[in-house]
Amino acid sequence: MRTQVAIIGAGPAGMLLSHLLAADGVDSVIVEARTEQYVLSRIRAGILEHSSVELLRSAGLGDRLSHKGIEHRGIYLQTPGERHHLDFVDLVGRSVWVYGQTEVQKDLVAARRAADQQIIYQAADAAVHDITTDRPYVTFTVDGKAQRLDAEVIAGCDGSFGPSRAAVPQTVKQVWEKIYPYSWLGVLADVAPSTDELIYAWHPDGFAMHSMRSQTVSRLYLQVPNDTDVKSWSHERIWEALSTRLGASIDGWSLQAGPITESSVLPMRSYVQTPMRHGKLFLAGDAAHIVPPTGAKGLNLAIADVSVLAPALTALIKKNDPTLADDYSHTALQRVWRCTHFSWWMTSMLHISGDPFDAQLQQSQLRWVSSSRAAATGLAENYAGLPLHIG
Ligand code: RFL
Ligand code: PHB
Repeated sequence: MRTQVAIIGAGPAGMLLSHLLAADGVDSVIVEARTEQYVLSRIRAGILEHSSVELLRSAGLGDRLSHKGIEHRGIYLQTPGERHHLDFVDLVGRSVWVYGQTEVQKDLVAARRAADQQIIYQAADAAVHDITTDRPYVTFTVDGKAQRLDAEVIAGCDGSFGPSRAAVPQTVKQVWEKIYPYSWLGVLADVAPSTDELIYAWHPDGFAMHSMRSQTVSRLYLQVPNDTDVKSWSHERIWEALSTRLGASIDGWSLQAGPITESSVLPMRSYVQTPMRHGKLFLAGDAAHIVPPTGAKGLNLAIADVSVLAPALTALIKKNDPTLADDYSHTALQRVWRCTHFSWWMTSMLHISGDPFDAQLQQSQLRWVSSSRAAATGLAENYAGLPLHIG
């Protein structure tokens, strides 16, 4: 098989890249390890920032988003007894949208299917070859049969466990990593959200968050110790902890409980691998970087990466102009590091570390963000307002 861009991974990064390239007349083939159903059903991110929404709309992917998505003006930040609303629209003129990654993935699958995009699901043992030559290629097996896909360039959109990031030699790459001493227990529940906008709550028992997927489905998170076994949290215990951390001391507010349909424990880490390009291999999304979810940046960063990568590959392939491709890693990393810092900052401000000194600093910082327009604007700009290209 031969194509112009071989894309490894059919998550949001790989699918959106293929969509943007097709709009510019560049062909791609996507190689994915899992089934379509598996990729579609993974419950992950929930918030799209302003620039992601604009990009999806300009790429013709905004119809369902406009109908099913819920626009939020801001978020609530909370300490026991005090809930403060940050209005991003008022602060930076930008809103965010509740629209789950599963919905984004559905839109991408529908659009690529309508365009007859070739996506090879259940491809095992994908590997990249000759990435520093003009004839890079990908190998994989389908139903036990060896396959080879030749391309002009390879896009590694295969997340944190895929082969792409590992294909960059140790002598070339640099890795920055931070493992956090806590995890999130995340639940999805068939109950109307008890809040109009997301609540991020600092609490001595640990961080809690109230998010949502629709008017009838809530998404909630609790800070838990690393290596927590999800089975050690009964549904009753989960609701009790959520209720305590989210609202026991907020006058006149209570958390509505309901049937939990999914629960899992997510470890938290920050990871950046540079450069995001090696020869003819370009990394995008989680393949190059991971952020803890507190800043709601993972999916948005994947979208931002491919918005830079698609025009760069188009210019390289159609005009033989390497300028944007040569700048890709540097350009994308400006935003990656900004979001890496913001995600670390939100995480550090809101999670209990066990150190009483940290707890005092956190509460002071939360009071500052809740009372100073300058501080609130900084948070709002990072949460809702970063342009796709910064630097
Ligand atoms: P994805 O979505 O992981 O897609 C990568 C795709 O590559 C495939 N793949 C391979 N294909 C072929 N051969 C191989 N050897 C392969 N190895 C892997 C995978 O099957 C997959 O389909 O990365 P992408 O496209 O870069 O998108 C990034 C986002 O998915 C990610 O940043 C966010 O979902 C992160 N994230 C969250 N972000 C938030 O903002 N809020 C959240 O609540 C949130 N929850 C999460 C998350 C990430 C999680 N992961 C990665 C474990 C919850 C989880 C569990
Ligand atoms: C979610 O809805 O899953 C979500 C929202 C905001 C975050 C993290 C996760 O910061």
